Order: sequence, then C-alpha cells, then structure tokens
Amino acid sequence: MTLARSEQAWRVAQQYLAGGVNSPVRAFRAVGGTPPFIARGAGARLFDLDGNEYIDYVCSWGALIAGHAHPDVVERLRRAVERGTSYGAPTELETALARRVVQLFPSIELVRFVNSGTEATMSAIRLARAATGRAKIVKFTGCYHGHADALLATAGSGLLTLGIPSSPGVPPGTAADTVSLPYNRLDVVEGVFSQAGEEIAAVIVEPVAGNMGVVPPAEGFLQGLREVTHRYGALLILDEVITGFRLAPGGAQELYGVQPDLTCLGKILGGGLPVGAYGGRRELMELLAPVGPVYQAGTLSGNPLAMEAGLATLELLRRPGAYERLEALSARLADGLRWAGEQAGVPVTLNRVGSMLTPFFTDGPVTSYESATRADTARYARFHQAMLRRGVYLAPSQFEALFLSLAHGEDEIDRTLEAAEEALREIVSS
Ligand code: KE4
Repeated sequence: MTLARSEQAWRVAQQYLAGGVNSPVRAFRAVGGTPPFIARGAGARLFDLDGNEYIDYVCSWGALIAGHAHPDVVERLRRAVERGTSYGAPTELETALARRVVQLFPSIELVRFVNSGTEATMSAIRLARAATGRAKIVKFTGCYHGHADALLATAGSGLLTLGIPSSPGVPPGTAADTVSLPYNRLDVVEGVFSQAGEEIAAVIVEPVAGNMGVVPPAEGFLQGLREVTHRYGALLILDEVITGFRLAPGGAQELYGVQPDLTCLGKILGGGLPVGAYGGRRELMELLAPVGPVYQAGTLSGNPLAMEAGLATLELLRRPGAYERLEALSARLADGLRWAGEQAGVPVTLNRVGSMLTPFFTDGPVTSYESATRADTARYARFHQAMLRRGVYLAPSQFEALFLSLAHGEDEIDRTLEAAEEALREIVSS
C-alpha cells in the first residue's frame, strides 16, 4: 500500500492550511502517519488519492449515516443545485426539514437552523442565559460541544471555583461562568446545585458521551439532570449533535425517555452538508430575533442544498428495518472486536450504544472521563495504523466514536473483524 500521492498532497496542504487541515483531528497527530487524502467516497467505502480503499468508520464524524454519495442524496442535490445554491431568503425546504425535526422530537416545538454544531450549542447557551437571566453553565469534563468560547472551559481547582480556559484566546472571564463537572456523577451535580443552583442558567450534556470515546450515561444520570435542573429553574440542554437521529429517530431523548428544554442537532441532520440546529418549546424559541430580543443570525443558515441532503437522509432512515440493521451490525462488530482482543491477549473495553462505539485499550470498565483517559493511547495508535494498512479507516484518536452507516453490511463487518484479529496480534508484541 502506498500513500505517495497523499504524502505529496500533505506537504502542499501544510503550505496553505494551518496544520494542513481544517479541523485538528484530521491531522492524525494522535495516531501518527500521513492522513490519507480522500478522492471520493461510495457507500461504506473511502478511496484515497493513491487508489487505496478503506471501510469507513468515521463517516464524516457521524454525519453520513446513509453512507457516502447515496444515490437519493446525490440526485436531490443535483436537482437542487440547478435551481441555485443559496438565496438568503425563506424556502419551503427549511420548513419541511424543521417540520420533520418537530415530528421526531416531541420536546421541540420550534427549530432554528445554523451551520454547525458549534453554532447550535453556542446559540442554545445564549438563549438559556437570556431565558433564565442567569450566567453560569454546567458542562461535563470530556464532553465536547464545539469550540465556542463559553464551552472551551475546563474544571477549575475546586468544582465550583471558576472554570478555566481550555484554550488560549478564551478570556478567563468567559470561562469563569462555565462549571465543568465529572460525567455520570449526579451526586456532584446535586452538590453544585445546592450551593449555586440559583445562578445556573443551564446544564449542557452529551446524553451519550462520544467525545471521550463512547461513555453511556449511568443509570438515572440523565433523568437526574432533568429533575435537578427543573427543581432549580435551570434549563437542560441535550447536545444531540452526534446522537440525534442515530440512536433512535428521536435521538437519545427518545431512547432514554428524557425531555430536555433545548436540543442541539447537527451532523446527520445535514446529511454531510453544513447544518446545525437547536430547538425547544415555543416560549423559549420565540425569545429569538426577530420575535424576541435574543440575537442570532447566519448567512447560509437553512441553506437549500443542506436542507435537501438532510431531508433525503432522514427519508432513508424511515425505511423499515433501518435502525434494526444498524443495531445488528454494530452489535456484531462490537462482539467481534471484544473477542479478537481476548484472543490476542490485548485488554480492550468496548463501549457501544447503538451504532456508535469505541474500543478502549484498557482493562476494566470505562464509565467516566477518568477511566477513559487511562486507556493506552499509544496502543490505540498502533492499532489504528495496523487497521489502516488493512483497509479499515478508524477514528484517528482513542477518544472518538466509531460510526456505522446504512451502507455497512455483513461483508464490511467480516473484513473489519479479520483485519482486527491480525492487527491485534501484531500490536500485542509491540
Ligand atoms: P461542529 O461545530 O464540529 O459541527 O459540531 C461541534 C460538536 C458539538 N457537539 C458534539 C456532541 C460534537 O461531537 C461536535 C463535533 N464532533 C467532532 C467529533 N468529535 C467533530 C469532528 C471535528 O472536530 O473535526
């Protein structure tokens, strides 16, 4: 397998793009090696500039649940682009996709489309602060909600003490209002609310964490967040950018039966084109301009091409058996990876919820940020490289999720498990 053309493209990219990429994780720094430059995708496969073929488990970080270049998505986009690409004016397409979201998410009465998950969470937090008149936000360490300043904050020395910036460029004052708590620790959340509940505008949480690797919510955790936020007049924001439409048609809130005040969506919603959204009860959403005073806007928000790709993707998810297929294949992959780890004598803890999963290179359960970060990232890196050489494209970081699409079939799972058995045997001795 050669990566000669990707290596050349990588050299050129670094002359013009910061770090050669438009999002850091794509640079493969956590796993090493040259990132393959992709020429095209088809179904569950990616093809790089050198003609190497990969079974894709990144799926554009979860967005492509229908697989790459699905004919229905391509056809709708082809027809749409001939009518123009953006109008900056209302279209019925936006209404159609918003209506679909409202049908699928009972907690959402009104929707606002934006262009990324970051914009969705940033705007939802502004709305929560306006609705409550409070400033503090509670998030969870290891959860990622995009790169808005207020969310690039991590736990300060004490739990209640001011959040500290997790990136240069975030002013201490901005991070100060963000309290970052340990995921799955409802007791700690209760404690913080008992001390400062009246100051807290909202809790924002990934209902199934995907950004520390997959860490499911502990039994009662989400329900507990719902109860404590309600008790103190704070809002519950579920960041369903990953889980929305993936774990169930109505996302994690359908799966776990929790009704948030606001929901953030993205990825699948745009079918691979730039879309984010946030939504909730009418009384909250009508605080937004132009009805209310909370300002938020966007040149390309509700872009007709993105709306078409989202509508086509959600249509494909309505087909009978779609979620059952994702569940069955994901379960087989997870079981097979666990078995391969046991056979090779490599400790692997496999966390999975639906069609999002992570093999943690660690022994013992992974139920928190602390246990996730005990994983052997160097071993994951060797596994990633060994799988890439065998035509399997995994997330280039231990702390991400692997995603399946409707385009993955038995053959992809068989080939992935064959590659994993060989790769694990190879790394166990290194
Ligand atoms: P974007 O701004 O990247 O569209 O969405 C931010 C975001 C918000 N909420 C959750 C739960 C997310 O997972 C994300 C983005 N996810 C990452 C992958 N872990 C996107 C990949 C990347 O950063 O390149």
